[in-house]
Amino acid sequence: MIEDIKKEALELIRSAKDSAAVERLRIRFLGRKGEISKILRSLKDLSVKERQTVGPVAQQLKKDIERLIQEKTAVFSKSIQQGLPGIDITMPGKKIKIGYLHPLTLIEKEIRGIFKAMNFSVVEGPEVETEYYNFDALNIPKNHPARDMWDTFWLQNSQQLTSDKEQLTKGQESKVKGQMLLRTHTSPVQIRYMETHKPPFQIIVPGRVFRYEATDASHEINFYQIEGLMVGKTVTLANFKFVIQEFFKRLFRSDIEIRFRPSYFPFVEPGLEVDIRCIKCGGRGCGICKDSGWLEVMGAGMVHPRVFEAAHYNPRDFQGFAFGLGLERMAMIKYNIPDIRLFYSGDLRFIQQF
Ligand code: YSA
Repeated sequence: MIEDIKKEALELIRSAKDSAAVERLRIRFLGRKGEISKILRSLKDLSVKERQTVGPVAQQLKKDIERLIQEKTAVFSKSIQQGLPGIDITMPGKKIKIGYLHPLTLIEKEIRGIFKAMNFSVVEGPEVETEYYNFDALNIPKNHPARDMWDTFWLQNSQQLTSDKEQLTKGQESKVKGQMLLRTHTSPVQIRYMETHKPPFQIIVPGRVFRYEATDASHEINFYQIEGLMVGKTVTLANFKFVIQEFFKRLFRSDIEIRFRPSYFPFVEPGLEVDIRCIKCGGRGCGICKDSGWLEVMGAGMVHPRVFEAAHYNPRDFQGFAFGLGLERMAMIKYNIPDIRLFYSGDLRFIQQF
């Protein structure tokens, strides 16, 4: 029986193709539960005479196998160092999976680039905002019906967050009075920026906003906006028209027809909505534009004098335009995405298409 094991073990070890196979054979014959180890362990159960014959043969076989394994392992490690057979260096490597940029990241980067090229600066503001910046300073006082336009996530215990009154001056105190909330639009950053900067300037403000409303194919509770603000001594709606036409031309890489429609936002006067010719049907009417031939893409207008006053500007000295667009809606138009909820589904099949 020992002879059979010896024949098989030596043959197998000699023909092993790589060091992993040698290791498997070492375990099979010499491991704790290996075939040779079992024989050596069973010697104690044999008679003295049997032990004297079997013992030395088994010990010798163990030594032979150990030596052969050592030799074989040395051959493999040498061939690895020399790049010789034993390791197939032509075998394709394991593919490293790279990630994908989310379509919202892609379009935001592109929009930032377009505005930067037109000399706009990119500014950011807090997502947790005070009632003052989100509403009051934007000419939306308490009980004003316009507050209904923004369904708000109010924060609990917000008084604690803002009650460190000892360190606040009177002016500062009025800005933190009232409840804290998740900002419903990026417009509060208009005030924050103007408080610390003097015109002329032009900025865009990309950022996340929140609305407490039912979701559907075009509404989310968490979405992104890009705010724009340009202020100077002579900035007019004609400047706005040029900037925004140029923006769409660069974003969609073709001449896009736009139109202004009168609208109402408390922080602009006059206020307007900007529509673009439907990208899908070119204006003939389709499901995307609900047969109107136009897509509503942003709110805009000339900054209201009360907004300038809130930022301590004299409205007689400066004028400017502001606008706010929804990033998801823009991406849906550009990439032909039918449902806003896909952006937040976490489905890799969606992301991998960009
Ligand atoms: C208007 C005039 C200005 O001078 C400056 C800014 C604005 C925009 C204003 N602050 C505002 O938020 N207007 S809005 O409520 O109409 O939203 C702007 C854009 O956000 C919409 O055109 C739409 O594209 C997007 N939006 C609104 N609610 C949304 C949404 N996107 C996804 N889900 C929602 N629930």
